[in-house]
Amino acid sequence: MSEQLGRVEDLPKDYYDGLVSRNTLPLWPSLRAMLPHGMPGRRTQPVMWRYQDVRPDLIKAGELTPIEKAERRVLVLCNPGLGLQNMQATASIYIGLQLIQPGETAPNHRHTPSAVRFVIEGEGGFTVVNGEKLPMEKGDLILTPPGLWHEHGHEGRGPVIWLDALDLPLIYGIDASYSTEAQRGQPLRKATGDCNLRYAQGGVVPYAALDDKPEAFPLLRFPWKDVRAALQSLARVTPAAEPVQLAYVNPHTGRECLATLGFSAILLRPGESLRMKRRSASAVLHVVEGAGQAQVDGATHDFGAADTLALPTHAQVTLTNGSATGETYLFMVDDAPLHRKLGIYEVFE
Ligand code: GTQ
Repeated sequence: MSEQLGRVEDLPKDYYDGLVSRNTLPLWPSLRAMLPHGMPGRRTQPVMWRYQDVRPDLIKAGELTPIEKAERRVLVLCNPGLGLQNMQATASIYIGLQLIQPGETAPNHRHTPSAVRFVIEGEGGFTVVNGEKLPMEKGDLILTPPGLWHEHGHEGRGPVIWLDALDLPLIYGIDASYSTEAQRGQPLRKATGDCNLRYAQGGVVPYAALDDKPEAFPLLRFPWKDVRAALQSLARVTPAAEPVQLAYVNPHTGRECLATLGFSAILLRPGESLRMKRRSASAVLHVVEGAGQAQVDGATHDFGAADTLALPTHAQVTLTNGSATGETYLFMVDDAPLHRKLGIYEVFE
């Protein structure tokens, strides 16, 4: 292994300029940057977006820009390490906060990126996916998988705000991102919350689906009240120092519900400080309830309700509940499913 590789400056200028003019470059001056030793050279910064900072700007966006002029009224959480204009929270994960006001409609469309919504505040919001009306209550996770028609509406009062997570940086990065606008809203083909009636209980699935090929995305809405209760059950049987963490899965496969992005919920017990296993995937943490600290590669970030934090790949993360008496609940988006499919998923001891 050579110690010091040749630099651009070591080459005759006319030779180098000739390479550039023919759309070529020498590898060796960039080899170490492209393939660093031991660990990726991470551009993603561990950035915190505080809800109390973003929310007023989002409400203001509702006054400045009518929904017809926005289609999706979203402020995007951009990681400065990746260039703000690239709209990446991490290299693969897009995060936006979307506002819809009473009576507004975010029109029907579909696209190649996968998307999910995680509801932050407000009542009366809904998303229609694949002809099924899905109520949006605080903490609910709603999937809008690639290619499925989806539109949002609001039948309640006051603002409804949710977090959007998409694999847009990945799909855009491979020149595969595009959308199709519908001429009209979807006719409702299924009962409201149909999937939650068919998959009302973990461990059992509609019998016919064993023989009929189950649809690829049988469960589109994961109600927070169920996930929260399941976390509390898991906490009762989880030894101290082990994470109380649940993965959102497809009930038929038992595996992640989307191809690229993974979703999980974490309960931090009163007074708990949890050292997470370092791993190859990047992630975004969102605070559902409670407050505390996240230590990321040695730097401490205080978090409160509805704050959002980007976690770079390979980061060493310790999560601490700020309360000695109450629980803290976190929602996590990561790109572990993508890493697993690519055969590059690693967990370090
Ligand atoms: O609600 O369909 O944040 O298409 C970005 C793109 C939300 C959406 C985003 C989208 C949507």
